[in-house]
Amino acid sequence: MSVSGLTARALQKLQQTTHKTLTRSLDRHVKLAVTGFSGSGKTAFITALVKHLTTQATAQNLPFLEVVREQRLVACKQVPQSALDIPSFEYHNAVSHLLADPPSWPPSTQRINTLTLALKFRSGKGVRQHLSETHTVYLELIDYPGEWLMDLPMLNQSFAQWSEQQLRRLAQPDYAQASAPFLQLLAQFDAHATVNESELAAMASVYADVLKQLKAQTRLAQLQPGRMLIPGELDGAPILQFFPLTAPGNTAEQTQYHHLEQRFEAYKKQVITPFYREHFCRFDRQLVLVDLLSALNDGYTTLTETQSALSDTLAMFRHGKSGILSRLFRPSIDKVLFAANKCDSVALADQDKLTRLLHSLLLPSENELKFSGVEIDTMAISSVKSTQPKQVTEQGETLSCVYGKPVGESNYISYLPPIPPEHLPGVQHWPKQGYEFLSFEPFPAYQGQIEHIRLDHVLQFLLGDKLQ
Ligand SMILES: Nc1nc2c(ncn2[C@@H]2O[C@H](COP(=O)(O)OP(=O)(O)OP(=O)(O)O)[C@@H](O)[C@H]2O)c(=O)[nH]1
Ligand SMILES: [Mg+2]
Repeated sequence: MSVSGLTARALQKLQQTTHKTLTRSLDRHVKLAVTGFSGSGKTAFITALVKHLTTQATAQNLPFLEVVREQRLVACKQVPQSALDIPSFEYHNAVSHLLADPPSWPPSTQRINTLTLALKFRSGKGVRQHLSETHTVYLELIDYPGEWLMDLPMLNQSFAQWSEQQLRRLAQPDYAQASAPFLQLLAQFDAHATVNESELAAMASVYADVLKQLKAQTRLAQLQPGRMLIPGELDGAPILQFFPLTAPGNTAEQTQYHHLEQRFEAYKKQVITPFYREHFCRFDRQLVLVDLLSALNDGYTTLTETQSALSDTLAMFRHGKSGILSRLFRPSIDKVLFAANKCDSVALADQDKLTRLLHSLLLPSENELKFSGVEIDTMAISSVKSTQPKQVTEQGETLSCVYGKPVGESNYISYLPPIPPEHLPGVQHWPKQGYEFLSFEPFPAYQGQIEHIRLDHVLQFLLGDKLQ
């Protein structure tokens, strides 16, 4: 072969390699943090997301997701995850609950797990259009017990600060009854005494019972430490055997107080920090699911607690601002979506009120996030629709009801839900009869298709730009 032939072939090869490398670098990895306190709907959301993208990605079903509306999504499928040390999200098990007859909700999460989706699409514009036929975005999702998120703010606290905050919380009138057994024991506890392991273990167990009872009774978000509720592999470990107590005047070494303080610090260092360092750093996008309806059902105290839990937790995600965060997590989140989930329990016309309520609760945090250059949005969604809207006429009046099967009931009912407030009502304006939003079972799938409310808006906001 002539020299010019050789050069031409080398050039062609170089062109191909450059093209391949460029194309590969345009394939993107997106890590989406699906966050929210326990019961906010993370597992149901991830299940719905996978179901809609893999088997229901039509323009009728996801009209607001551009890549689908413009018919550029070629296919989406689950691919092997990159993190080999984390269990896989059990999608098939979760979706089988939603598709069963009768359908039910997937079980609550007891451990961290992950899943990666590959979305193959045609580019709509720009340089990508000319480079190759299709491109692929790898979407990595992580699901974990919501209780563990609650521990994040503890990183910013000393044992004394944490104890003071927890004891103040337990003493609130709404929670006093559940807290009484622990507070009575605490009144007799000698913080100056030398360490008595079995007494500490017994006290910690009573404290854990209080947390469990509060979790069952209320939607109180800041039940700490979260691992007492879902211990994972730490069940029975001494690192979990601590509880809040007021600092005595003299906190000498070898005392019970000092021992508890050491356990608290060990919990921060050995449990919370590695969890967030390993799993929460380098997220690109964040979805925060909020269950406002359960908080409203619970009452004024829980709603205000939800607000402060959200703001404490978001402060930890603040980008490049918090000392602890920039040291530990180096976050790179540039878009955060706050979603008032389960909006299908509210009449269609009132769903906007939920968005406004969430917006008002988040105002202080939103402002901080925006200031640090994060794009944010708020919306009311339902990842798995559990009701259908229904107009009911009663005594000549048309009522906007919802139709569904309440959890634990055997029949479908038409129900007139309360109207949610648009702002956090003051305690004196809280309705005397309180709020009673019902929880419904998932609505039966029609021909294997589940329904959602604004899941496509969520996906467009969080991923739209990555799929252009
Ligand atoms: N109406 C309605 N209810 C929902 C929806 N998603 C979840 N739920 C309800 O919320 C409950 C909790 O949902 P999960 O997805 O398990 O919540 P989670 O955030 O994963 O909870 P943990 O795993 O305990 O942290 C479900 O059992 C349902 O009762 C939804 O889209 N609409
Ligand atoms: Mg879950």
